[in-house]
Amino acid sequence: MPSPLAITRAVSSAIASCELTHLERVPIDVTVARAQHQQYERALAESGYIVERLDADASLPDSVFVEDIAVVFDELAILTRPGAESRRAETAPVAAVLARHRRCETIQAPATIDGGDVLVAGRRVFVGRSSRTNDAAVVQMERLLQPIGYSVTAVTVDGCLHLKSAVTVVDERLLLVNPEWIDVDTFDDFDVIAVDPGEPMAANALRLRDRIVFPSAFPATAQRLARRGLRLQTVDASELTKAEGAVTCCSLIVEHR
Ligand code: CIR
Repeated sequence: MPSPLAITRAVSSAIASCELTHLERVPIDVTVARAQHQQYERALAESGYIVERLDADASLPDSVFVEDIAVVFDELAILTRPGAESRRAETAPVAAVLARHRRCETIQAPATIDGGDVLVAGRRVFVGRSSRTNDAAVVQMERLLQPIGYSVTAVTVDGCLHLKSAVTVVDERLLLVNPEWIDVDTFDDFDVIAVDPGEPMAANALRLRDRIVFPSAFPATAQRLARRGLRLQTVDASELTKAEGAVTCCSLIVEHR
């Protein structure tokens, strides 16, 4: 079986001018951010993914966060229309790679959606209604996905940037959540682990084939995950966190069908 692909994009030299919604702007060290990003890419490679890194773009501060630009399913890829206008020009190189692997559809205006607002758990797709993702996008996602057997559920996101800031999949039917930012009852078909209350930003974990990539900044939540028998690989994501990014947002995973 061929290796799955992980699309990444090198950190922009302009990352310090990134979009910020819930965080205060603080200086970001591009050299450190790039080193941390490479450590993240190594975790992907060690887990068996072929990392296809797109070139950095000095005119696109947030372009390292490729997750927001598309959502990849076995049957198709959906190219988003990002909620922040400054991010809409990020699409072309991501679309070019995805077109080699999937039929591509594109979300159309007036809909806006960031991939960070889309949680895929088997055949269930949860779409966060956030400052980036609107109801028109939920409708378009449903139109694209229902005919191929996915159910789409809208979820209100309150207090954080994206749905996946508040909930991610860490194992078959197991979610990691921050219950302060979403209504956990929406996920009553799933088992949930809550983040440690002292680590509100810890709900974003990247599930790979054989490990969970998880920020080293959240040891108490990491312990909760380890107690459930999950294998963690911690990475230092402190510089990208200052740009309001986390671990899912720096890659797009393309599994082989
Ligand atoms: C933004 O506000 O768009 C970026 N500064 C951070 C995006 C992070 N994306 C993600 O978590 N999916």
